[in-house]
Amino acid sequence: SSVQAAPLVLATKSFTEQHILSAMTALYLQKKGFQVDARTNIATVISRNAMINKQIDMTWEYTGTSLIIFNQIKERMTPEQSYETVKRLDAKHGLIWLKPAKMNNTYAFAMQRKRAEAENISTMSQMVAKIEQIRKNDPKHNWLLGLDLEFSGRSDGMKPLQKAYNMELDRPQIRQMDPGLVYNAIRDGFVDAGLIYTTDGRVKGFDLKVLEDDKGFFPSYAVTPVVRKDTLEANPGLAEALNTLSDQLDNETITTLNARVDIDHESPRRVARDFLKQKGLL
Ligand code: PBE
Repeated sequence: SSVQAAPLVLATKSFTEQHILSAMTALYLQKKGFQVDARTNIATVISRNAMINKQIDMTWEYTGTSLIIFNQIKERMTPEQSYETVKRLDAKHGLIWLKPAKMNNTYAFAMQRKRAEAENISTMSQMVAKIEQIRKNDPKHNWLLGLDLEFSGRSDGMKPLQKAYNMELDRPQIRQMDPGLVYNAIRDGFVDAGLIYTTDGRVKGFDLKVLEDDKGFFPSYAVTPVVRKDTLEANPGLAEALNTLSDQLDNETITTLNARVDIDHESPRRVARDFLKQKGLL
């Protein structure tokens, strides 16, 4: 694996967990003798297409994302069935799903804890009822929702969510922003509720109340190394190295790493390096 025509191209998305995975993967694969070209801040759909076009060799993708967006599967299934389904369907495109991490970084809506308790909102349905009540009785108030940049257009996102919860929004109630800014917007009261990723360190760090998805709208999202088949064939040892990394990751571990970046303000690279050293992998 030390003689390579071109570096392996890794694409990751634009939020903390993916920045850490990018650094961790680059450091570990380099240690194993691979060259890595790590490209960050790539949108989900862009990296999928680039993989199919052979411009990218590998990503860390989430099971539910492929299930719903790339494979248009609408039925809900167990995490294991989701994984088996995307593994089977994506193989037809030459994309190999390696070992999934034992984690679920799903979407949820969250509010300031005090505010949620004061208004008696602990589920999505209760938030929707509140929005409806304001819509009918209090036309001057505008319940604001903070969203990341992808959610509005995703098929596991805003439109089907509104349908599932019968959520009507008839005033400009959406505030779209960089995914990492949603947490601050909730904490600081710029929005009434916002879309969060459940393994983000700021959920606990900012004392946010995660609303229960009581209609079971969101699937499970286990992060998994996904690599092109021809890349795997040309690089013996690559699958094993990536599986070694995913074996180390679970919800608690990844949430703690995420918090070191967003709460303790350490760099993703520093956090990734410390983690690998602590596991005896670097
Ligand atoms: N996420 C949350 C996923 C979907 C759920 C942002 C981690 C993603 O596709 O990036």
